[in-house]
Amino acid sequence: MTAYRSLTEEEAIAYARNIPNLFPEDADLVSREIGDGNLNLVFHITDRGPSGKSIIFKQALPYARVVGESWPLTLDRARIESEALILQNELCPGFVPEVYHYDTDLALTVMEDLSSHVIMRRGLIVGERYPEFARHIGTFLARILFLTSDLALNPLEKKRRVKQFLNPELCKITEDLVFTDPYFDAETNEFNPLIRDAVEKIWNSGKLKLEIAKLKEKFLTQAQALLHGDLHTGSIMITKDDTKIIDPEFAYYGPMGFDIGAVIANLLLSFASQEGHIQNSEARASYQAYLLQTIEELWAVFEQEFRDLWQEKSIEPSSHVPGYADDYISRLLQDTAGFAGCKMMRRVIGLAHVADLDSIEDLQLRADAETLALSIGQNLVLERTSINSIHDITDLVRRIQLQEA
Ligand code: SR1
Ligand code: MG
Repeated sequence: MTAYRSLTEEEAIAYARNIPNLFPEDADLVSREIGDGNLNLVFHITDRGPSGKSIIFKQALPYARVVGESWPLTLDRARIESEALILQNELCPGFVPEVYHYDTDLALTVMEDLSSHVIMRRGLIVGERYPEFARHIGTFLARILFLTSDLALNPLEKKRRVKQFLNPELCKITEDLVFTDPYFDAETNEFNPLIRDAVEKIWNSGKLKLEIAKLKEKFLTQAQALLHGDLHTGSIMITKDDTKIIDPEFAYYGPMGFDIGAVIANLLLSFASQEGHIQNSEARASYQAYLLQTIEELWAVFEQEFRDLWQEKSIEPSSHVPGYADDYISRLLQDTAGFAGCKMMRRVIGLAHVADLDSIEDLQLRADAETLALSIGQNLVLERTSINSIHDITDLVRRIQLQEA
């Protein structure tokens, strides 16, 4: 028997009071359950007294909140999340919320409150620009991916980490929802009826499905680095000058391009969705250009930081073989393009959409944006092996946009 129970707002307050050195003894605590994600409970706990201090409790439920008790889900994801946050903070300090306390029985992580930040997806929907984001996310990705890979760890330590972050149940969600279900008439799928023809073309494209199968195989088998595993713009909290990456409950050892591709996919979903958000065509073109420039910049920062780490911190003997770094990074870019394509298509066809597209009220306008997203996604997957620079990705996006206009 485990001591697990899901907390109420009152129980969260009582629990918070008992954590040493967190709140003053006479704190006047209020608690609000604010979780709006697919899986967990999230409590915001504040002292209304002079300290004004606030914290977040994140508690895993033994099922997927978005569906209910009929979809049981391991509580171990809370351990994975808290251990990933702690490790990420060691390897790239300041880019994730600080973990104050973890309770295994309750699958509960107590962490830094980021109420002064907004969910990046919400900012992008209203056309905000984040001038530091590309630099921050490029640095974070390069450090975490490089420093958890065989390039930087001895093989025994690396395999210990692979074991620490085995996450089969959450990976199965991704395997199904990203790589399998969107490509046939699965029950889990959900899409705008106005795009049925475009979706059926995808279901009938043997060429595309073959490439998706290869990408899925990589996701299933390539333990390259510790991934965040679900790095969409809803997993990023942001201000104009600060970026925090949250929610690594899908963390596992997988192919690096999956995380970089997730960030790029979500910037491109925003790109496509602007067809429905910004009516003025000049303003829309300017914002879309900003999104593409962000993609170019984040890759440039990533590549530079990754190459610097390769020079300074690589312990893998083969890393000094001439040409290996260039070849590694070139394969990484192609993986990034392919995974970005998969991540775009799943958010249009499959379960769990993105608000960027779903918040477009006019169904035809939404369908136009969704069709653009599907088209960019497919081409990223199909053309990935001929992509040699980040500009090949942004050029592809511009070309597809012109074709779809
Ligand atoms: C049932 S979970 C659905 C989706 O939410 C998460 O954020 C992941 O993206 C997952 O695929
Ligand atoms: Mg999440």
